[in-house]
Amino acid sequence: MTVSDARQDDALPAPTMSSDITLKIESIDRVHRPDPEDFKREYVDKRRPVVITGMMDHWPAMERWDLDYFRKFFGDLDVQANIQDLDSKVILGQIGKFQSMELTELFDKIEHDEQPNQAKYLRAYPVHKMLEHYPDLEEDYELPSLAPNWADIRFPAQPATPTGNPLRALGLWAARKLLNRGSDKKASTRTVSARLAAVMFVGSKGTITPFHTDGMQTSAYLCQVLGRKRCYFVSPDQHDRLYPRAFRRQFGMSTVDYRRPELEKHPKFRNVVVEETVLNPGEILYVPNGYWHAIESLDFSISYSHQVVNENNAFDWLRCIPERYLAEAYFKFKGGLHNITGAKDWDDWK
Ligand SMILES: O=C(O)CCC(=O)C(=O)O
Ligand SMILES: [Fe+2]
Repeated sequence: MTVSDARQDDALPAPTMSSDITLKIESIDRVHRPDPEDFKREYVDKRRPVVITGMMDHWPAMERWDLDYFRKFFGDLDVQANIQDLDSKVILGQIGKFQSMELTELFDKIEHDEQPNQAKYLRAYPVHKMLEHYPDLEEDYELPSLAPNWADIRFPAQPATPTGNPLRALGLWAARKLLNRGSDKKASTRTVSARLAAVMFVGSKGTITPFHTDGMQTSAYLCQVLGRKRCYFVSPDQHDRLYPRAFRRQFGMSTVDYRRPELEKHPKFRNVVVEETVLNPGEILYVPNGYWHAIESLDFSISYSHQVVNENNAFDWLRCIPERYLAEAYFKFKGGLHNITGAKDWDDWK
């Protein structure tokens, strides 16, 4: 596995991260078509993010996906468009407002209504909803066969490493039962696997997804089809420096605005060490479970993100289930969490 050198691209805009903290530019490894065993040993087991190159070149999505293609097949989907006010606080759930509209209306706004300090985002829209509309979308992408994914029907959910811990063994068994039937039958959209599996991101230049960890302790492959994205990372051991909201394990949301932090209110943020990279079209970002990340688009962008559960995080995934119901009740009560994704509401997203 060759790990390539830092980038030499002067054309990139300057990072937007606050200058009060330590920022390690281009500190994320890039690996070209890694061998699955090396990938597992170096990144999955060590829980390190990495950019994978050369594994999307043959995807039909690379040729097909653009606003017109999505408009043609998904134009009448009801979505929650995130109209982001880039001058407001950069905190998940607080950045801009959500407006209910048909996808085609959002695309018209993206194309014809450019405004300074505003970005428009269809964020984390569930791909199973798109597949109900147009099942052939599935032909456009293919997941990297790198780490086994129990949320993906193609991989039989077998733990490779025996565990001496009976509780863990029971947890892994239960997670396997819930997630994957280990067959190559097409997953029905009603199965846990299909619902967990994938989300789509389509947005104008400048969109931001502020610091968070992915829900239910899943890992992710963020597959970049169009445009570039700047990605910031904070390792899980530094979580207190990001001042997470309640239910951090289930879905971590930082309450610090990383562009303009209030250091009197969040003094520990000063000590945070942030790693940075830029994801280009045709590249896949692997985000380990529990790893904090914030993502900004540098261009008009389309990305497809696939969630991963396997023996490394299945036990954590299972332990999040009770907390998920608590968090759901809490955020519904506060009237909020639907304001995170492009789906109509929490129930539509699940
Ligand atoms: O691209 C984005 O805006 C966010 C992506 C992300 O957080 C993910 O794939 O987990
Ligand atoms: Fe994420």
